[in-house]
Amino acid sequence: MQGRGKVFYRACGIRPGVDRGTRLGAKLLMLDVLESTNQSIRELALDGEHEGTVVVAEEQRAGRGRLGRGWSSPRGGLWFSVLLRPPVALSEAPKLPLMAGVAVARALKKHVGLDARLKWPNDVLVQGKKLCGILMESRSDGRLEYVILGIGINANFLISALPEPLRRTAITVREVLRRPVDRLALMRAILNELDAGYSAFCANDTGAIVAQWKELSETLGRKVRVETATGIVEGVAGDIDDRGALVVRTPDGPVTVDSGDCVHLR
Ligand code: BT5
Repeated sequence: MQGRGKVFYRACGIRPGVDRGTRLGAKLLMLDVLESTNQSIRELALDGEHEGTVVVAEEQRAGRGRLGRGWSSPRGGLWFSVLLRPPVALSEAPKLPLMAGVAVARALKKHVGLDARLKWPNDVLVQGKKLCGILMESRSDGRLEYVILGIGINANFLISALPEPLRRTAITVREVLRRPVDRLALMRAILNELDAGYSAFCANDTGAIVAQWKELSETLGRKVRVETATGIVEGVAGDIDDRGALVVRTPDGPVTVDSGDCVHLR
């Protein structure tokens, strides 16, 4: 794994086999500067790294968003990736980013009292602005070989650290709370929530994940425009099906969208 700064391992305050959170984050690699935590953990995954390892960076030079987009990752953020090796088929994977969104929203509520809401498929919003993005990347040959959940939280920097166009659409924890947050403690809280969600996922109890997502949803009931690989779908976001796909009520009837970019319309 290439990066600048010291790599060190940390037990994350979790007692393996005793506490919840034993599976995820028991091994934590923290670096100062990386290109992308998703990229680094992918290299570890290909080398046989165990499930649950987490890579964190203080700053990312080439943070990644979905569909080849970038993710601005200045110092002071919480940028981390979790390696999973779920014993399920690839078709089950789309529920994992939903689960991660639920975990982040719940941890933000419990740990810092923030009212976070979820925008389909993978954004965590506070006051209607993007506080966190989630990027899932995986490799499979039918069965999933690995899944990487990359989580980026605008934590302790001021919005002026982001490029101009993002300042209107993004928000940071520090701006909302008017004080910095303990990032490691927040990450621990997220990993605990993720651990519970992941156990449910592996036990095939995905109904609970979708139900929790719906409860925290900012998207359902809203007028939306979704850009998909095959065109634009516009209508009212009616439901999330049990696979995690968005069901949009259009004038021509319901359309189910598995993946795409969703904009909330006024
Ligand atoms: C995402 O993509 O929202 C996924 C972001 C995942 C970032 C984490 S950080 C740790 C891990 N390592 C990585 O390299 N990535 C993951 P998407 O839905 O495609 O949104 C990307 C878009 O969000 C960009 O095109 C910008 O418009 C906007 N954006 C970029 N940086 C942002 C930021 N810090 N805060 C809010 N919005 C941002």
